[in-house]
Parts: sequence; C-alpha cells; structure tokens
Amino acid sequence: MTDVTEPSSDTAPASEGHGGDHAVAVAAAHGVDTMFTLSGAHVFPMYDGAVKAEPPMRIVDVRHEQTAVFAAEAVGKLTRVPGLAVLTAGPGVTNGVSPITQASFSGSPLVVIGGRAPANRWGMGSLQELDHPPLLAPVTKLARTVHQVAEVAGAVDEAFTLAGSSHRGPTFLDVPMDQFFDKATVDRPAVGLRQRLEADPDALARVGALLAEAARPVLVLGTDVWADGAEEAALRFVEQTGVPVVTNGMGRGVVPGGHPLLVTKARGKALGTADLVVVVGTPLDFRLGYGVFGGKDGAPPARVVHLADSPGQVSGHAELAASASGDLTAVIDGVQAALEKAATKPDWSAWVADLQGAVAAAVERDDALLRSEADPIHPARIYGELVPRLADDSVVIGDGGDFVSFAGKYVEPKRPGGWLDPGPYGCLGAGLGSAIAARIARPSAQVVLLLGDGAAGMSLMDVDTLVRHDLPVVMVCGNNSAWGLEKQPMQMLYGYDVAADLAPRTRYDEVVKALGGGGETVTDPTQIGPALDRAFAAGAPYLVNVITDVDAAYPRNTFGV
Ligand SMILES: Cc1ncc(C[n+]2csc(CCOP(=O)(O)OP(=O)(O)O)c2C)c(N)n1
Ligand SMILES: [Mg+2]
Repeated sequence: MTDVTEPSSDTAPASEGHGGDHAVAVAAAHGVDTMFTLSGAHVFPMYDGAVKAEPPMRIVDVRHEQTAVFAAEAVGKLTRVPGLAVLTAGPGVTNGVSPITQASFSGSPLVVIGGRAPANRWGMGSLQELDHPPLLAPVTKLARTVHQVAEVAGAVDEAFTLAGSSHRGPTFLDVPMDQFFDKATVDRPAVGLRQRLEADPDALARVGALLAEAARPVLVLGTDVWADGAEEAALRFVEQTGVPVVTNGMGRGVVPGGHPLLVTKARGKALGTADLVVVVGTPLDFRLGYGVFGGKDGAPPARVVHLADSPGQVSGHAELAASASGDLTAVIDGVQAALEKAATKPDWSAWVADLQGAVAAAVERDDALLRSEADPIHPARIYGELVPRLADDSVVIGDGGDFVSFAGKYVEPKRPGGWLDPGPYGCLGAGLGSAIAARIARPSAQVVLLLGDGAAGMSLMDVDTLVRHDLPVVMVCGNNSAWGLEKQPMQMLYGYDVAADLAPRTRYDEVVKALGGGGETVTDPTQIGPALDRAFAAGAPYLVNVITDVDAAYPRNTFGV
C-alpha cells in the first residue's frame, strides 16, 4: 500500500489574531461554514472569530451540547466535509462524549474544539478545570491540548485533515482560555492535502477471481462507500456485473430503492444462501452477523471478502477469503477490471431471479402491514403513508428503537447520502441535532425526522433551536408509550418488564407547539397521510404525534450482542 498525497497550494501570508480567529479561518479554509455550540466563556474567542470572519461563520447555538455534536457529526455525514462543534470547558465537553463516540463508531468526519481552564492557573482549581484529552483519546483519532496560541492554526489544520482522511472519525482539541484569548501572528497552513490510499493490485485480482468463481455472490455496500465518495463506482460495478446487493447505513441509496439488483428486502435469503459475500465499506459487526454468512437452508458456509477504506478497518475476527483496502473507488474499479479479465464469465441470472422472487414475496407480505387499518395504529402504516410522499432527495433520519427498525425495513432511499441512522453505537438522542444539520446541509430537501417517543425525550427541547434558526423539518413520532425495543425483549427473557413504560399518549406535538413550532396528534390510520401533508406544507418545525400499538413490536432475531 502506498500513500498518494496531492500537492498543497502555497502557504497563505502571515495573519494576526487571537486563537479563535486562527481556528475559524482554518476551519473555513477546510470548507466549514457553520459551527454548532452552546455558550461558555471559555470558547468566546471562537464566537468572536466567527462573527468577525469575512464572510462570518454561521453560529448555530443549541440547548444541549449533545445536539451541537450530533449536528456537527451529521453535517460531516451529509456533506463529507468535517463538521465543527465548539464546546465550553468541563461539562460542555463531557456532554459531548456520547456523540463524539457515535462519530468514532460511524467513521464520521468531525472536529470538536473545546474550551479549557487557563494554563496560568492550572492546578489552582479554576472553574471547570478538567483535563479533557485523556477522556476523549479512546474515542477520537486525535485528542490534545494546544498549549500556545501560535500553535492553534496548525493544530486545527491537523484536526481537520485527520478527521476527513480515511478512516474518517472525530478529532478533539482544547485550548487553555488564556492562550485562546491571546494573540499571535502566524502563517496559517494552506489546505489541500488529501490522502488517498492505494490498494494492493494482487489483492484486487484475488477478489476478482473469487467473484468469477462464485455461483451465488452478494455485494454488501455500507457507510464508507458514501463517505469515501465511491457511490458512482459502486453503482457502475453493480450494473455492469449484475451482482445482487444489500445495503446498510449510508450505503443505503447507492443502489436506488426499487432497482432490480437491490435485494435488501431478501437479506436473510441472500446472505444465508450466498456462496460469496463481498462486504464493502462497513465493519463485519453485529449488523452483519459478525461476518459469518451462508449455512441457511442447507447451503454451505459462504466465502467472505472484506473491502475497506483503510487497513485498520479490515476485519480481524472474520475468516476472510480475501481482503483489500484503499480508496474505495479505486478498489471497486480494480475488482471490476480483475473480474472482466477472468477467463470464465459468471452467469448469476438464475441466482438473481431467485432473490428477486424473494424480494417480490417480501413486498407482497409488507403490503398488508403498510395498509394496516388496525386500531391502535400499527407503526408500519405510518411508513405506508410516508414513503409515497418522500421525494428522491429527501433526508430521512431515524432516532428511536423499533420505530426506526421499521423505517429501515420500509424506507428504501432513492439516492445515497440521505439516510441517517444511529449506526453501530446506537445512541438515542441524535434526532434533533441531525435534523438541524440536514436542514442546513440540504436547504431545499425534505427533512424527515423519525422519533420514537422515548428518543424524542432526549432532544426535543432543541425544537427551540429549529424555531430560533428558522429551520423547518417534519418530525414523526411513533408514540407507543414505551421504550419498545427494550420492553419486548425483557418480556421475552423474564416474562415481565420494568423501566420500559412511558406515560400514555403524551402530547409531544404540544411540546413542539409550546416551543414555537406546529403539530398534531393522530389516532386514526386514515388521518396519517393528511397530517403528513400538513406537516410538509407547514414551513415550520412540525411534529405528527402518531399513537401506535405498543404490542406491534419489530420482529427481530438479534439483540445486537
Ligand atoms: C442513549 C441510549 N440510552 C439507552 C439506549 C437503549 N435503548 C435502545 S432502543 C431503546 C428504546 C427506544 O424507545 P423509543 O425511542 O420509544 O422507540 P421504540 O422502540 O419504542 O419504537 C432504548 C432505551 C440507547 N440505545 N441509547
Ligand atoms: Mg417508544
């Protein structure tokens, strides 16, 4: 493997300013136009830098630091430019730990800049004197203190470059308050370095040969296919080779919903009876049965290939027939070239037809639930109404348990880069942050936030942020009055449940109204569609609170462990 480093442009002239001026200028040079934050004096220089920058950097101030970081993470996921969150010292930073960890698990490009108690009083007990980097080191690519104002520009450049390079992830810097407010004249580093990792051609040839030999291959496309900008290569590969595909995470939409080679709806059969599974851009974790495929209905175990954006992402636990890592466009194109050179041309048409039959059967099975007239409402009916109303470029965000699992089953995005789920960290509470980010990143797209009623409680106060910053989004709350995804498994394991019920029929729509948005509660399945139409037309944050059947649990066969 070699590193290909594109040349940088010339260094900019020396600039004078305080730490915030330098940090904002470097962030802007990396493509950042918005910072997400909640106020604290330790980070005032960042605000002053944003206000006085030319053009000014937008400041979106939120009601809980987790929302600031979830928003910055979602900007990173949607735009593929690292998002920026600015957190005040101590509790501001510690409130950001869960979303920073989520970004680490999801490989999301994110830079978090924290305030820090002043260096000239360190050890004397000034307010919120906490050494943050040791807390964040395990969940970031870089976590360090910038000890001198003159080092801020270089450190912020390094933080953005690392966060945005494969394998992407969060970076963290804190700056002691006295240094942050101090001034320095520095050469701000020029931006333009992009690291591209090249794959080993022999490894790609081996993958091509395995595909040429395979009778029942399946391709799995995950988040990094989108994050690494390989969505066009992936679709080209699929269409030119005719290989059936299952997608997950932000790989959803790379092969558009309804495409004849998209067999996610027949996932169990596809992954259970394949003889070769090629997984691209997603870890072989619990979502993919830890990388063990085949063995269903008498099928032998499948051979497994793992293709990743960087060597550290290649599975260490799965038994792999081959693997390769590097820039995913080059990896995918390289495998395709190798397959085209193979002596035998595989014919997968019977296998594809078999899977298409299973997809058609699943669609037919789903249809009844999507139209369900059950009272209380079956959550699937919400998707029966929502899916036909979604535009191709919509952004759909899931924050919740079963309600979001149903979304994963019924919403098949038409384009990549429009699906935000919690990913393998599974942290509830990302909803409002993600919605704020989506509205900013995709100003003219539909933004739909799917909220379980439990998840809603974790971030709904940030509707206030949507209102203050004039960010209209549609929220749909699947209100089953329970932490449903925990209630049902506890029932299954113990025959009873505790700590799983929420107050019945809570008016989350009234919460949104109280904060300046709109909303309504729906109890009749036929009223879901008209309520959604009003929500899309509202031009303001609007929550449709759908009272659903707590017993309509998502049929799952794994708890993720
Ligand atoms: C921060 C956090 N706390 C707890 C959990 C455990 N958990 C996973 S799903 C879930 C229930 C979610 O309930 P709700 O949002 O109402 O969705 P439902 O399953 O009822 O559709 C819980 C508590 C978690 N994933 N993240
Ligand atoms: Mg619930």
